[in-house]
Amino acid sequence: MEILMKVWSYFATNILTQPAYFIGVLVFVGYLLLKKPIHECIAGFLKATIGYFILMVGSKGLVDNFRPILTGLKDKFNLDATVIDPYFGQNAVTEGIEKTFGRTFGDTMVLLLIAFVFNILLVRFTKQTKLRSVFTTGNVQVQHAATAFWLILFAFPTLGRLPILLIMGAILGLYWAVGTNLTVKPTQELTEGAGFAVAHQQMFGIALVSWISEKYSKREKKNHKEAKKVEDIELPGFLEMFNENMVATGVLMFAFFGSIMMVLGRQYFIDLGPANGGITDTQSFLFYILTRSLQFAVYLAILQLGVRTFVAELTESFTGISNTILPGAVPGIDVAATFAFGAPNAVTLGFMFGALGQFLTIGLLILLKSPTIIIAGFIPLFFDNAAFAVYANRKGGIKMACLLPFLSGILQVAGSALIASWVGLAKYGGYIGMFDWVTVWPLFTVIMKFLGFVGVGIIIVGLILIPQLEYRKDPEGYFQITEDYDAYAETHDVD
Ligand code: ASC
Repeated sequence: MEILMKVWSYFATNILTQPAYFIGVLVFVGYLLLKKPIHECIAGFLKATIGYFILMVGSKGLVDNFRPILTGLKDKFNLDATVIDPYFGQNAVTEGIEKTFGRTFGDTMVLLLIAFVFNILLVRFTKQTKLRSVFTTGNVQVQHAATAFWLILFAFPTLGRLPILLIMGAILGLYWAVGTNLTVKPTQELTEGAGFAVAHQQMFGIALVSWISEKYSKREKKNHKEAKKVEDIELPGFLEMFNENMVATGVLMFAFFGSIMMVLGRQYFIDLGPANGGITDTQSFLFYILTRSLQFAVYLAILQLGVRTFVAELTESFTGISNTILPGAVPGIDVAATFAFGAPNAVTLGFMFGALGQFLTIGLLILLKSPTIIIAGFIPLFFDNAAFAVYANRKGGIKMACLLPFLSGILQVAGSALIASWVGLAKYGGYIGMFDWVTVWPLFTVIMKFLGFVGVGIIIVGLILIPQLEYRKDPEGYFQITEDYDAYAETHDVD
């Protein structure tokens, strides 16, 4: 038993929670199952892993470059505020768990084992469960485990170690399987059958955004109108330059981050010093702002290159797995992968409108003298809202691509303020803040807190029912969409 646990722990630490290697291993195994020669399996492993690392350079670059500018507002104005960001959320849990509940959580690896095996089993029995996707984004799984642990302890403060592990394993495993599964249809349609789903922090959000946008587009069609897409917009005169994605992103980010950096002031960045990403007192502030802002377009381009490098390998190799061990399944991967599909300007628009929603709501919290003030975090602002715009634009065009991220921004701030204050995380300075964790998980928490174990049962049954309802809507197309996308597209209205 001990040896098995050691093997698992090695696997979980080095592969499962390191998505670059996990995706690489999936590609390797997939090619082995397709009976490819070993050198092709190794080449596939390397290409997928390198591609994923490139994606991470892009997404980490974005986060590291822009997070300090946003959180700088907290230091500048000496605010006692809660930052909404998954890493701040994870730190807050680690710091507060002992003081609040008198416990520590050393069981992350065991929990991941239970939830992950459960996710795979649910997909293995896809005929019964109708679940088609496995959650592979391990860095995010750890953040989910931490936040879910806090929320469940809040509902059941006296529960022992084993029941907590079992409840969390069941709910998290189901949430991963059902959440990724909800993104299968919109993601296959967005990527025209690239063969992956999303495994991240806004899976219910993506399903909701896609559903609303589709309804909107159908209504427009009925009225003989066409929802205008971001890529259809041809700006006149000098505005033409905005049609080019890098130019548009550069100008908008210069305005956006430039304003925030002006508020922080030159001295703030001198005090920070070059070692911490600031400047020396002889450096030009203007060029510093320009460089930081233009980095947005740089990292976005890197991120997209990474996605293009690994997605083709993953799609091809995964047929080895979906023909054998997990029939009809697709892998759930990082939401950043979707940014390489759809209209590039949608990514920028989603970010900007999400920011508008967040900043307005933060202003409202300050005006209303809310006991919890929120500081915008870059990860919810960008990865949730940019993705929503990409999906919304695909069906509902530019109007939905602006409106839905804006509403999401409001929910991210208001939802985080409410749940983080209620469960007592706010005072430790952070909350995860991502869409599903300000909507679906607070709902779970309310149900568990007030209905106890009956509530746990309701959540589990509710989650199990979701894919069944999805299946009923389109029994013919439901599995076809992953097994043979071209045939699906011929018989369905995918636009
Ligand atoms: C998250 C998280 C990250 C980023 C990354 C986006 O939620 O924890 O590190 O988003 O996954 O590519």
